[in-house]
Amino acid sequence: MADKKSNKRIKSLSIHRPFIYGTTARPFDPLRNPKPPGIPDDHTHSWEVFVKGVDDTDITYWLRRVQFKLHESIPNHVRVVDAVPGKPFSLKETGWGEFEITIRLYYVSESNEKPQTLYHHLRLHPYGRTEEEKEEMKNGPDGGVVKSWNYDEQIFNEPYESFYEILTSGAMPASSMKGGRGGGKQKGEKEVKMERSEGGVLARSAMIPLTNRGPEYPFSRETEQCEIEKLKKALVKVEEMTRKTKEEMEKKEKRLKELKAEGAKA
Ligand code: SLL
Repeated sequence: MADKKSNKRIKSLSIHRPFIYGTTARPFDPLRNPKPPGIPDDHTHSWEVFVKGVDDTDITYWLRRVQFKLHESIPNHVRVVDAVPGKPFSLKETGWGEFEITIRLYYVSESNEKPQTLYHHLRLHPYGRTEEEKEEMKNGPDGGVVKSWNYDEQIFNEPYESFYEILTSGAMPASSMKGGRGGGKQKGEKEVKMERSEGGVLARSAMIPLTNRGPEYPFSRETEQCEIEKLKKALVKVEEMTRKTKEEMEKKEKRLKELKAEGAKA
């Protein structure tokens, strides 16, 4: 039997675990996505909403249940998905309209954390900041698949000691995953080999992959770097625009003064 852990919080410690949530939608199409029998005529898309680990790593050691609240027009619109170790929390549906999904996260009992809520807009139609971005989504390599995915980090502030151990005790061997979450290396158990995902992410870590490995794995240090570069460029542009606007303003103020002086003379 495992040692009984004291249940003190670890003061001034904060630990995070990356995760992804979002939706993927596909229009019905006789070739690429045929409509299964029995689906109502007005349904135009199949879609999936999910919460999962970065690089598909397991997150069920900290998340035990996800409740998805869908639009009231959908039968049985409050759905609960319980953890299956190593698998994403996912729900598949069909429909015709976009709406906001309420995603409630329930943490493992050892965490003593209250559930938290996320909101996510289900997107069925190509979207983007520009027409090109929309076009890319419509006709890009994914051809009509509309992804709306978010990277996020779950922060646990001052976690309980026993939960901290669960969070950090390394990858579980495949055999022990079946029985539930487990809590790392137990007394008398052999050293667990740390396993890495294909992208190099170590299970039960806060790592994200170094490089981007295609549309299914868009969240990596590389993507982050690209975003930073984009932001830097945007900042330079904004600074340049601010400078020009200031110049214009100064010119106009000068002209105003001149006009006032002329007016006073007259
Ligand atoms: C809209 N405000 O008008 C949104 C509502 C509701 C979507 C969208 C029903 C699916 C079913 C469905 O797709 N509802 O009947 O199972 O766009």
